[in-house]
Amino acid sequence: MTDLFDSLTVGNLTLNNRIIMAPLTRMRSQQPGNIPHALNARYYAQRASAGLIISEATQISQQGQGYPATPGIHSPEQVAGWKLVTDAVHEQGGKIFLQLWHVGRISHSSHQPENGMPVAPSAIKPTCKVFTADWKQVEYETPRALETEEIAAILQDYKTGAENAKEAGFDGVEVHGANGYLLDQFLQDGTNHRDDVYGGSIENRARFLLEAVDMAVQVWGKERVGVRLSPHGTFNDMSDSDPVALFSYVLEQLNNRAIAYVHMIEPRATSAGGSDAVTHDAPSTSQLFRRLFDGAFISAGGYTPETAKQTVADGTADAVAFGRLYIANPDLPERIQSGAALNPYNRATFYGGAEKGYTDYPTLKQEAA
Ligand code: 8OZ
Repeated sequence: MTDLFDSLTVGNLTLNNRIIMAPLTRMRSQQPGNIPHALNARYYAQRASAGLIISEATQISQQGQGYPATPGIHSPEQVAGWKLVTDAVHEQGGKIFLQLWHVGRISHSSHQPENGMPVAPSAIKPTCKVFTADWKQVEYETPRALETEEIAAILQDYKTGAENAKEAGFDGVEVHGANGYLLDQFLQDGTNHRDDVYGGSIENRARFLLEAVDMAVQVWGKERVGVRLSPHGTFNDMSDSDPVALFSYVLEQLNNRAIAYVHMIEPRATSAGGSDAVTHDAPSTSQLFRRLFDGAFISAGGYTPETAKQTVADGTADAVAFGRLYIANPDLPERIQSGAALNPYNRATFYGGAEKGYTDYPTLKQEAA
C-alpha cells in the first residue's frame, strides 16, 4: 500500500514524500515592485521538508495582477528576489516550482497598466468583491474582452515568465489554470462567450490553456511542467455547462503532452480555501479525472492527514497538497509522520502583514526547546 512518506517520481524529479505545499497567496511581497524578499525566503525555507513546494500564484505581467502585494516574475528585481527564495529552499534540501498566474477579470483598474480595464475572454463582470491596489474592497468593474490578436502577447508573457523562473533557480513551473483566473475564464462557458478560435467548442475554449502549457514546455521540457485545474469550483463566480466533458478533454490533451503532473482541486473546499466551509455532496474531481492522466496526480482541497493517507493508499491520487495546514505548520510532514498535534491557523493573518502569522508558527523542535 502506498504511503504518504514513499518517494514519488514527478517528471524527472524524485520527491522525498507525497506531501505537497499548495500554492498560497499571502500578499507579502516587498513594495513597491511586488518583489520577493528575505522574509518570503525564510517562510518557504521553513517549509522545505515538503515533497514539493508550489509557490504562491505569481503574476507574469502587470496586467496579470489582481491583488495587492502579490509577487511578480516579470522584472529583473523580482527574478533576483525569487533567487533568494529558491536558494533558501534548496539549502534546506527542498524543491520548489513557480506558479505562473494571470488573473484576467479578477483584477481592478488600480492594478492595471495605465489604470486600464482588466482583460477577460468576454466583458462579463464578476459579482463578488475585488481588492484595489490600496487594499479597499470594492465592486468589480466590467472587464474588456481581449481581441484575438492580443492573445499572442499574453502567451509570450507566459513564456517569459517561464524563462524568468528558470533564471530564478526554480525546479519547474505550474501553469495556474484554476480558480477562475484568466485561463479558467477561457475554459469555462460561464465566462467565455467568444466566437473566435478561443471560444465556442471545448477545443476552442481549451486552446489558450494548452498554448500556455506549450510555452512552459518549450522553456522547461515536459518533465518540469505541471498544471492546476478546478473543475466544478465556484470561486470567483465560475460555472460551466458540462465540466466533465470540458475537463476530460483538457486532461486528454495534457496526457498527450506527457507533462509532469496535474494538480486538481476538490470542489468540496469552496472558495479555493477562502472559507472553512466543506460541501459534502460535491463531485469528486480525482475520482472523475484521475484515470485520464498517466503522469503524477496531485489532489488538493480540504484534506486532513487521515484523508490524505487514505487517498494515497487507495491510489485516488499520487500526492496530496495542503494549504491552510501548511500556513500554520512549517514542519507538516514531521507532524503527520509522528502523529503530533497540528497548530491551528489564524485566518486573520492569511493576507498581508509581515512575520505575524507567516514565519512565526513553531515547529515541533521549537515547541520542545
Ligand atoms: C485566495 C486569495 C487570493 C488569491 C487562488 C491565487 O485561488 C488564488 C487566491 C486565493 O488560486
